[in-house]
Amino acid sequence: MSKRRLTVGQAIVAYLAAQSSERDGVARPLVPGMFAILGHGNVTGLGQALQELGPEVGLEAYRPQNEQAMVHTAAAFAKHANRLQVLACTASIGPGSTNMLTAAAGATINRLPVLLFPSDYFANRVPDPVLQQLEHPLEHDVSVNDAFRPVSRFFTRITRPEQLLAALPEAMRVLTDPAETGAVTIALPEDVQTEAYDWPEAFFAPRAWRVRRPEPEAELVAEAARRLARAERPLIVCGGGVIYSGAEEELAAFALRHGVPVVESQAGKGALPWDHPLNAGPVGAAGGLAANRLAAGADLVVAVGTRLGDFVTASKTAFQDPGVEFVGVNVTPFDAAKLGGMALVADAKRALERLGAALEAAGWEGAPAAWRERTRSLKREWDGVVDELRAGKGLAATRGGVDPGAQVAADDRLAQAEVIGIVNDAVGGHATMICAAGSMPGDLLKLWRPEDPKAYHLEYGYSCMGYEIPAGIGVKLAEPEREVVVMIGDGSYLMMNSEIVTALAEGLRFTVVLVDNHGFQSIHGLQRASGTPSFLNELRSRGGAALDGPYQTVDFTAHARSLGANALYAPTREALEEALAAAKGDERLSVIVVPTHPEKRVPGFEGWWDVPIAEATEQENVRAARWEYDLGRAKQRPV
Ligand SMILES: Cc1ncc(C[n+]2csc(CCOP(=O)(O)OP(=O)(O)O)c2C)c(N)n1
Ligand SMILES: [Mg+2]
Repeated sequence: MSKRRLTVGQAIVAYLAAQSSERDGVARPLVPGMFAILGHGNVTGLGQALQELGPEVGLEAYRPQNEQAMVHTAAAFAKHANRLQVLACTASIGPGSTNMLTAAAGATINRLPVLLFPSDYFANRVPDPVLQQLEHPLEHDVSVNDAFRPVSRFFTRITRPEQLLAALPEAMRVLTDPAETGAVTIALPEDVQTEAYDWPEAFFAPRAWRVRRPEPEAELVAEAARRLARAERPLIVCGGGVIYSGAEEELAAFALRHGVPVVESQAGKGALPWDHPLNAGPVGAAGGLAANRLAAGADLVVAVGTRLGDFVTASKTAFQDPGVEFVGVNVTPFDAAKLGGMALVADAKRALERLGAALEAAGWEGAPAAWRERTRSLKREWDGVVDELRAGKGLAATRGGVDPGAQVAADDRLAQAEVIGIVNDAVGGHATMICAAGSMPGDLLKLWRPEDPKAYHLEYGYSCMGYEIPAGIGVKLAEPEREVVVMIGDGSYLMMNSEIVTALAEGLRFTVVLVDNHGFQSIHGLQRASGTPSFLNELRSRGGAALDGPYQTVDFTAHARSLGANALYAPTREALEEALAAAKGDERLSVIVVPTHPEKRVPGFEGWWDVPIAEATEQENVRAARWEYDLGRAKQRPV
């Protein structure tokens, strides 16, 4: 057997470059690149290997500013690539590695593949404690990287080179398995990364990993079809799995053919264009009127490719029919079985094809006419509501909060809903819009109008502030030609903005729309709606004992400009329209700063979210909120 002498780091680089993924007869490089922040833990190991071998084998190297951000970038890249491609990330020992933890959890929660190589302490333990080592007095084999175990779908630590021979193929298997995928973590001790080994040449042979499409069991398809055929008010909940599976056309055709309305989650939005006649819009806590009314009355809910998070189920209050039944179509058994439903474990595309064929064979005439008519009229009404909101009408006033600052005078500031409408009109329904946290996800869910499955990119599994700008990089790397607009709140921008520099260095051009409403206004609204007076959420300076002085102003335009971006300030509709046009024409990344009115809020539409309220308090408003909260809880289904 011919052998090749390489270090562990070099073997990883050579191996990754030889892997591809394959689905529906299309092959792609599985790991086209690696993000790296080097330190003593990896500069001479994986870093040396990337430098020496990367260009030769075709593994691109990227140098971001923050390890958490680089993993967000990798997650967004995988999301945009429908989980068919993955980016690797290497970080140095200790803080560099633990910085990746947050985004690793986010990737796993969102069922997105990322490949992580945190560096670890010396396997030989001679120089212990090495710089940045946490010493555990009882367990010398514990390192901070053990914190990756609960957030990873596969974790291993390589303490001898030959362990890679099994670990790397297993890592590829998990990354490309649609049911198991998530963060895959291979911890690499500093010394082991540089150790040489005689690897079998065959280890580096090109290998294609088939992304499977599991077929549903025939008996279960027949049973699901029977249930659909006897349902009077059937409803489909569309999750992200529909998009990852590429099942959009099957879903659109199924809904039309059988007259079954479709409601969408944050991850599933975009699978059907907003104006598909059976798309009743978003469901759940932040959902719209049409979808929430249909959900409340549905007697059979087919949940396709969704993890059924609390926002989708309105914390288990969305489905109110006492006899409602559930069918879970999911590639992951764990998700398919949720809500106590019948689990149809399968790829979304295959399941919809088989279910459609079974209903066709049974001669089902589709949902009853009354249900179709109800869907039509609710959708018409909802589309009208969205038009109004995007025009700045029908917004809720201040939620009873008294503003302690004196500077909240100018009431002509744009509402966030108007900003969303203006940006959507400017970039259209095919650009990819990215967001993650704050009040925008709920507003975007209701108001953004995608016309393309890749036009709506919300990270709403972990809803991690700081995902937004790194994700812009991930989407641009996955599809350089796609127009990208990042919607980010001022709080999230302040938390993580430094990847603007990475995007500029890479010549990646996208538009960041920074909505400045003076702080954490989503939580501020939630706080006051829960009876607590304004406290710690707005960006204010200390005024005596509390942070209730005037707004702490930040010149975001100057900040973005200092990083090298094309920075624009857009306080009015006209200025925003002009800025969006100017951003399109500029070859740099653009940041458009839009001051908005914090209290011109999009109202709720019969959704409910379980946020518990203090049971003991001296505050009258909190007591009242608790009373209302208990009413909401009474509507929750137990499973
Ligand atoms: C990393 C992280 N920390 C905390 C939170 C909790 N949280 C959710 S929204 C929010 C405020 C976001 O502020 P901003 O980006 O300005 O958006 P706004 O609420 O004003 O719309 C916070 C603190 C979170 N989602 N992510
Ligand atoms: Mg804000």
